[in-house]
Order: sequence, then C-alpha cells, then structure tokens
Amino acid sequence: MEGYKIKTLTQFIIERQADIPYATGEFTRLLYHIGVAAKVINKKVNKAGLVDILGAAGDINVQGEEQKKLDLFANWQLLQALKNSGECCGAASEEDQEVITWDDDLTQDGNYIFCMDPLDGSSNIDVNVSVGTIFSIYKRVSPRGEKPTMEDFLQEGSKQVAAGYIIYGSSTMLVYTTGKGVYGFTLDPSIGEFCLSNYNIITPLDGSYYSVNEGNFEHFPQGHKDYINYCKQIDKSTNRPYSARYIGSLVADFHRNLLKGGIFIYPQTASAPNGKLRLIYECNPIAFLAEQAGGKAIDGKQRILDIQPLSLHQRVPFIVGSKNMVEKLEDFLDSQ
Ligand code: P6P
Repeated sequence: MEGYKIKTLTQFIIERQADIPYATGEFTRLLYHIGVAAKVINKKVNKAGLVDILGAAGDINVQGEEQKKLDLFANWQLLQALKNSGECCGAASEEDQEVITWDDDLTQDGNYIFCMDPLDGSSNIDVNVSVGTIFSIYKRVSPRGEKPTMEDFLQEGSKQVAAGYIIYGSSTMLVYTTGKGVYGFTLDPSIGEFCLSNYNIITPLDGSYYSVNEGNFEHFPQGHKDYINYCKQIDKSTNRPYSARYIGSLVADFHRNLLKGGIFIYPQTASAPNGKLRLIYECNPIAFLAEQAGGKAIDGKQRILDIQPLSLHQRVPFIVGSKNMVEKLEDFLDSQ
C-alpha cells in the first residue's frame, strides 16, 4: 500500500528555519526538544489509567487548584527539555509560582523564554477527556549570559516568536505558529514522529459552534447573555441555532473550533471577576494561533495580543475564534 508522504516536524522546522529572523538553529533546537517532551508526555497520558499517574498529587498549585500527578509529570518533562535544549534561559509555568531558571552558563546564554500550561484541562484526565499542553515563546529582552528578568516574561502577546499546543486526544497533535501560518502535526506512533497533517490551517470566518460554560450564565455581563441568546435563536439564513459544544478543556474546545469554525467564550464571572484563563500561558498563545489562522481574540474590550501583562498568572476574560462570530459578540458588548 502506498505510504503517505511523510514530512516530520523536525524536517519541517529545519525547512522553515528561514521564517525566524536571524535564526541560527537555536530556535529549531528549542522546538525539537518540545517535540521530544510531547512524545514522552503523550506516552504517560495515553496509559494514564494503567499506571499510578492518575489522581491528585496532594499539592495545590499557584492557582489554588489541586495538582494532578500528570500535571507535575508534564511540567517536569517540559522543564527538562527546555534546560537540555540550552536555548531557553527561563520558563513561566502554570504549576510554579515563580519563574524557573537554571544556574548554568549554557541556559543563561539562552536567547528565548518559554511560558506554558504544561497540562491544561487536567481535571478531565481522570475521566479520559482530551487534555493539552499550551506554550508561548519570546525572545528575551534582557542581556544574554545572565538570568532572565520579569520584563522578559511580561512582554505583550504581539511579541511572541512562536506559540502552540499539543492536544492529547483520539490522536496526539502538535499545532504551532511562528507568525507565518499555523501548521498541525499528528503523532504517528508506529514511527514515533510528529508528521505534517494540517498545512497552513485557516479557520472559517463563520462557524456553528459556540463554546461557553452556561452554568455561569447568570453572572455574565449582559452583552454576553444577549449574544448567547442570539446563538439560540432560529434563523436558517445564518445557520442558527448554533450547536453548543463545551468540553471544559481549552485546547480541545479551541482545536475543534479552529478547524470547523466556532467561538470560545470565557467571560468574567462571580468566582472569576477577571475571567478564569491566564493571559501569559493560555490566552496569548491561543490568540496568536487564532489570528495566524484568520480568526480573532479579544478580552471584550481589546485585542488579547495588545494587553500589557502586569503579573505572571494574570487572568483575563477570553473570547476567541471565527472572526465574524467574535465581531458579532463585540457588537452586543458595544451596544451595552
Ligand atoms: P470551567 C481547565 O481547567 C480550564 O483551565 C480550561 O482548559 C477550560 O477551558 C476551563 O478551565 C474550564 O473552566 O469553569 O468551565 O470548568
């Protein structure tokens, strides 16, 4: 049987190295190491029910959320990969209160910083629902040869040089952008390689999925309530009512909407007055990917990528997806 034409992630990164200004292979090496960590995490996620990797780790993370053993495993694997790459001088993680740095000359000479949610949606792990890793890469602004500063990590999302996610679902995919389009790679377990499967992903301008936790409906700002009610009204000319699709795992909800068209909404609620999702390692990378695929990402007032971060674990309201759907919600918000 004719095999499909394989282009591995490593081959693709090297081919597209010219996309990164002044790339000298450093960035290629960094992305390669992320791919290795993703494969190791995938192995554990895929058999989570069989090994003692499920359940609580007994700790609470900086978000006040119960840490899962798999969260900590993923965090450790990614931090090791970043350290071993020698290209990353520091990392901000959802699982760690402070920035992670290393006391060696090689990493302190690293030109990049890394922000991540090592295993997003982890509350779904024990019930076998797709989870994901989300990451964001910036060039450092502090001088090389020293430890990074907080300024390196509080850059606006528009300064990202790359962003991506790994979704551990029915198949495992790595989806990333370096600002020249969005590319998806599916892990072929038979050869242990991420292989190009989605070339230059463009998200539909319209879609029929709206993703929001309607259990919080009463707490939403009125504009959000009006938009959600709009989604439910019957109007065959605009393919409504839409379908409600909400998995409770950002990477899974976003990935479906990216490919099929849709909108994901996490507004401010009573328990999360600034929204629940974190700007630096969830909203910024997803927003970069969405814009690169022709979509849009706002906090309800401004473009996500224009927000000046004030702290590592800052939360923002998050609206992301098909451009026309986001702009329709904006119309409702503006009419308040
Ligand atoms: P809620 C998972 O905990 C997460 O951070 C995202 O992956 C997901 O989109 C959101 O929270 C779900 O939150 O409040 O609807 O359960």
